[in-house]
Amino acid sequence: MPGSVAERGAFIVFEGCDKSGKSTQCSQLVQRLNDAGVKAELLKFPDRTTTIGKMINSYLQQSCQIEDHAIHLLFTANRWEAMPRMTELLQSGVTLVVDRYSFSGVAYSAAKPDFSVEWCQQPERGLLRPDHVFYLTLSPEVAAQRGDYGTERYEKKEIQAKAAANFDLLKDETWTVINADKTKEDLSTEIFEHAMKVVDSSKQAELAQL
Ligand code: DGP
Ligand code: NA
Ligand code: NA
Repeated sequence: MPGSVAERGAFIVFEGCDKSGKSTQCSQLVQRLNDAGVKAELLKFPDRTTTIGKMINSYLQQSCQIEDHAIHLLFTANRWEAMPRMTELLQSGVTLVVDRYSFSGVAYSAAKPDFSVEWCQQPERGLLRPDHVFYLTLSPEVAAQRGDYGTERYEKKEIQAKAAANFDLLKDETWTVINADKTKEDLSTEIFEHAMKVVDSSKQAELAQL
């Protein structure tokens, strides 16, 4: 059809602290979207499979030290290297459901001493801007019930609390804050219903940048 514009996919991000159930909700959303006939793919940052991602993985598993600014830039580079493929998928009509993105980058790095939110945001500028962010929060009581943190680098109470405070600073009108204390099923239904609206409203919208 001359003059018709292909409908693009929506760019949906999940953010939240460790143990918030993000990864489960991301896979469930992709499943539900596919079942509803919406082409959707799951992506995750950090993507530990690339050359840069392998360095990040070693850092998180504490098998190597990387200077704080340098690791911040590696996490960012790991997102930049995914931009060509993400743009192509979105333009071809595939909805992307992404487990963590730039906001984790800023929230976790700015939790370190002497790191400002502003400094951390700078290298993120120009990355694709999500159409919507689902921010999963957990009450400290429920977080405690979910057991101990793992052994990765940031899996400590103080760092998680600082990251949560930073997420609160970063949220804007494109974010929905979701209390993740609920059951997985209730949560997944609520998120799916909202996501379908995002898919619809993103179809004709221009892709924007951070
Ligand atoms: P995950 O694989 O989702 O458990 O994330 C690994 C950990 O790395 C988690 O504690 C959050 C943190 N993280 C994710 N993205 C970034 C980032 O861009 N920068 C920093 N500093 N930390 C990040
Ligand atoms: Na983790
Ligand atoms: Na996860």
